[in-house]
Amino acid sequence: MTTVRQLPLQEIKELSLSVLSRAGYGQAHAQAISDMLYTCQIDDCQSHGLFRLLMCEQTMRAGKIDGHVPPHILNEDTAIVRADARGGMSLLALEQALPTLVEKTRRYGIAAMAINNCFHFSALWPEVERLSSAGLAGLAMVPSHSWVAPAGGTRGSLGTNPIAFSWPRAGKDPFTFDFATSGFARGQIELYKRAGKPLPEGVAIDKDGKPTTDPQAALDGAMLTFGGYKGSALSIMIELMAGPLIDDLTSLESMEFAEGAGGAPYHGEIILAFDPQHFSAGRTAENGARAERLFADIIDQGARLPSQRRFAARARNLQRGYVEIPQALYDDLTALSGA
Ligand code: NDP
Ligand code: PYC
Repeated sequence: MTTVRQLPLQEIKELSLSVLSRAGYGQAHAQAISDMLYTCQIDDCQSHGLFRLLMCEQTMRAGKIDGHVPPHILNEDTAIVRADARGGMSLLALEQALPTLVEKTRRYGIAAMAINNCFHFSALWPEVERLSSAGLAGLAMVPSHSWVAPAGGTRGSLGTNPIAFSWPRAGKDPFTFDFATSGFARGQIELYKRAGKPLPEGVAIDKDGKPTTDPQAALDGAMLTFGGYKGSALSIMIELMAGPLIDDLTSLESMEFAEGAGGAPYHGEIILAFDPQHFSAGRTAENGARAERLFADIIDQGARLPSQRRFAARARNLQRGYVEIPQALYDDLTALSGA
């Protein structure tokens, strides 16, 4: 049984900032990372909330990241915005370039942002929800490290490669999904290991290619894609779109770059944005209502929309003023903060 600690909301960022600055991140990067971790933690996203501070600290210890470098945003007269993170964490580049992506999408109807040369550890839903909160539809993808075997394969070639989408809804939380194309995210396997729990069947194979439910054997072996060959193809698409297309690394190359040092993967990210006003020719509200009819039909059956658990967790945590995290994680983070 995991012992849980109630952490007051205002302590989430305090804890993050002290761990990050002690690890060696400069103020701007530490702030951007802490903002993301707060956003994820208040929605009870345990695998990509405060837990990810361990990865941020390890990334700094691995010695390849620049914790102080300012990103360089390239805003040319096209529908593409390029954000060069220049060997820093992705989030400061994202924060600085996102307003340009929104502005270009409103101008052209469709626009893309490529974040290059970044270390990346975070959930994607906060990124696409920044677009849906501006009335745009957004799609984001990143590779990671080659931990995941392709369908029919026996060793890691692909990343855990998340894909996230968000659709704006008038007066309501957006329709958003965000998931790894592996059966489990790597972070989820690490959480099972910390909790001493076996994995479900079908998530991983060991280093001899045999199915395993042991988290350590899964970490040493290979993870599997969700949905067999379908998840595998989707994952390959993400490698291509967020790798060679945008002039950045695949998960295989990111793994080579790390040279076994551990920490966050180093690669690029692609975010696509769409402005319904440009596609709907004056019928945006009518088309929004048609989307609502679809959502209602789904909910009426007793099914739930993705992100509903998250929105409910946010409302609950904001109302009670604290989040719950494992005591062991709190102890590890407090030690890293030097308190
Ligand atoms: P999950 O399997 O936990 O959830 C995936 C999505 O499915 C969520 O939007 C979730 O909504 C929704 N969902 C879950 N159950 C249902 C249901 N019964 N009906 C409808 N929708 C449902 O995600 P993963 O573990 O695959 O990924 C977790 C996070 O890890 C993601 O945020 C991802 O971006 C991140 N990640 C980041 C990586 C990186 O390289 N940076 C790599 C891999 C993952 P809800 O939240 O409401 O349950
Ligand atoms: O959970 O798979 C994962 C992951 C990889 C990089 C950051 N999170």
